[in-house]
Amino acid sequence: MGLISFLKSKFAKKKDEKYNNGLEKSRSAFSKKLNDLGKKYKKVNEDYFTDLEEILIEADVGVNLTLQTIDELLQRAKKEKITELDELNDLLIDILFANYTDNAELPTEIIFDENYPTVVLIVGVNGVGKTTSIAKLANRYKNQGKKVLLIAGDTFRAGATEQLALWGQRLDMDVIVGKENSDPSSVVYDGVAKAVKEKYDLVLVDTAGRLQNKNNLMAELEKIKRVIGKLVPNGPQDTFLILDATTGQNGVVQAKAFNEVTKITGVVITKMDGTSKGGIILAIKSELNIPVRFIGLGEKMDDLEVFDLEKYLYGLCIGE
Ligand SMILES: Nc1nc2c(ncn2[C@@H]2O[C@H](COP(=O)(O)OP(=O)(O)O)[C@@H](O)[C@H]2O)c(=O)[nH]1
Ligand SMILES: [Mg+2]
Repeated sequence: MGLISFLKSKFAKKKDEKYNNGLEKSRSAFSKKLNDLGKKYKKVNEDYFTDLEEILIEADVGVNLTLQTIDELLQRAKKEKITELDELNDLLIDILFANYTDNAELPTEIIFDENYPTVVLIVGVNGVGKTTSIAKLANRYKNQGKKVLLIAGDTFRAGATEQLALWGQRLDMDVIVGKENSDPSSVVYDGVAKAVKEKYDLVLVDTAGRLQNKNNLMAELEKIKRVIGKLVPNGPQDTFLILDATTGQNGVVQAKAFNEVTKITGVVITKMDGTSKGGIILAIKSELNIPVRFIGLGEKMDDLEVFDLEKYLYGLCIGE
């Protein structure tokens, strides 16, 4: 059984509204175009593959992964003597799925340290949704009974601290802030020291997203990490890069740049609800081999979901 049929039967009774609603724009672009192809071509031929290539690139799957996927699809279609379009689409999704997982168990949820607070550094350029994602993650883990502390490490932008403080109020959660333009690593030190002393489970650290000067950013992030490492062995346990799905392939460029500056352990893709470029998730994994841990599907506190490849592909291709 191909993956599409499998997903259809798996989600027939239990549809995931969040994924399906959040991926509506991506789906209407991607699966509608696939359907149109089905009407245009009765049987599989070479032109079909050219059109398909275009659809994948428009969905922001990325050029490399698109070419690799089409190549594999052509070979397997030939070998398995597939001429029906339905079967071919099924095979396409199988290939995308297999390439993403690559037979590995990929992490999603934050894994908690037993003896120390788990510190997660949040990085990414301005406006991608760092602060909002912190609030969403805080809300998620607070609801799971964790004691959560927020640290406003973005001391450069006026308003950044206030924004996090406001989320802290809404979430009824402690927020550590420093003075404007103070050294972010000193704010981080104070916050993490408090977290260790008062036995917090999770510390989420907001940072300024200045990619203009890579050397400065690298030095700053290294300093923040060093400070955390002094108080928490293995800390920060995670560094999440936040990427805005609406920027498409630019997200891949940002991910590469940040990955050169600091070790990224996971990606959070925001604003999936506002884009038809849902293929970005596949591109990030294929280009950088960094797993997508969470996706943002709206502006509200509970609009964050653990990334689930099956739900994602179902939302992208079927949805109803
Ligand atoms: N639709 C939508 N908007 C989002 C999402 N995540 C963040 N935003 C919006 O993006 C804007 C920038 O977010 P912010 O957290 O301030 O970005 P930061 O500069 O990286 O901290 C805000 O208006 C957020 O409400 C999402 O998943 N979906
Ligand atoms: Mg911010």
